[in-house]
Amino acid sequence: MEQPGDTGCGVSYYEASVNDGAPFTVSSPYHPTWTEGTYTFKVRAVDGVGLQGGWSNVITIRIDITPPSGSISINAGATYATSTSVTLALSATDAASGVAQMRFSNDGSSWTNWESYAMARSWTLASGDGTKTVYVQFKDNADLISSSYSDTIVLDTAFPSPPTLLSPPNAANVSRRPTFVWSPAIDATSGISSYTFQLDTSLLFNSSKLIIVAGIITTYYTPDQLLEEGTWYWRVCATDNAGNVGPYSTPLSINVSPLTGLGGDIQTVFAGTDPVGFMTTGNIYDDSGIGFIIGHRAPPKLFFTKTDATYVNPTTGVPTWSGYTHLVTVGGRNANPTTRYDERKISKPLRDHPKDFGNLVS
Ligand SMILES: [Ca+2]
Ligand SMILES: [Ca+2]
Repeated sequence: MEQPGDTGCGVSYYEASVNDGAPFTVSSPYHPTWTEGTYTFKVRAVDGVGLQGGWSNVITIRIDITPPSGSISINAGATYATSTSVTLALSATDAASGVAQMRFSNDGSSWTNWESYAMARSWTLASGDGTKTVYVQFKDNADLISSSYSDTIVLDTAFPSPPTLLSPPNAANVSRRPTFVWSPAIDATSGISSYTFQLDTSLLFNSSKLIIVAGIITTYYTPDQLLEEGTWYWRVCATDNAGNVGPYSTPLSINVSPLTGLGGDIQTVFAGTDPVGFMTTGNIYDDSGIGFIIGHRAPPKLFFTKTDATYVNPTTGVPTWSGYTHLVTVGGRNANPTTRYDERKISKPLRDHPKDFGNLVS
């Protein structure tokens, strides 16, 4: 077997094989023009009479002419961040040589040192509320550097202002289902998302009566339930679109007394025999100004609407009145008369139980 350097017939030429393909004649040095990919290369000598030497060692050559491509996402693509501490999600690919390293910047010009590529990294945004951009570059194992990829997020670290409570005014006498109104809160960076309303009989807002309603997107709220009579306190705070919760407004008080102007008394006109009639004395009025209900409690309960609230003689549609205990009630009709009544203030028993005067009738 003739070898390169053979002094017999001498080396005539060399043959090479790429990727174990058909041998071809090469000269040394050999300058192939290869596209991106992975190649094996080996060479052998051929002497003057055509005898081939053995193949050389095989070398592997990876050609990489393409920088990596990738992407970056701040806080999983969230619109807002409430802290400069964020988490970056990185993704990069490089077909030929693989992604090796990455580096970061808050301004696109001043970069961190190169570090090993990873799919996540904690990061600190530049301080100051507003839109922030984070840039990343990737480098492959051929030292090719990608272009800059970036993502933006709005940094909002400031909580909203407290709303100003508008209505009912402080210490107002209100019906059992008042509507609370406040002015919009202000948030410069991300804007207001919603309000949280609190209502309690304690100024500390920690009693068992505490009502908390979150997620209110209007600047008013009407409780679902009728409030117990007495003094209540209410306050509102705002949450911005980034999730920052602002302080509560200074509380205001209300006095739940649905018939604040109710005066007079109930006078029984006919209590002994059917039909029963009754009337009130004094000037009776409701703070809603809508009207009055005059009725009686017995099975069944009936109501009679009367706007002058002076006298009613319910002779129509009344079942047998005898045999029951009747409590006559004069009350105001609240702002939603089709669904609810504030149905107490003055009550007076007829017939059997005069000692029940003043009890709740509803
Ligand atoms: Ca590459
Ligand atoms: Ca804010």
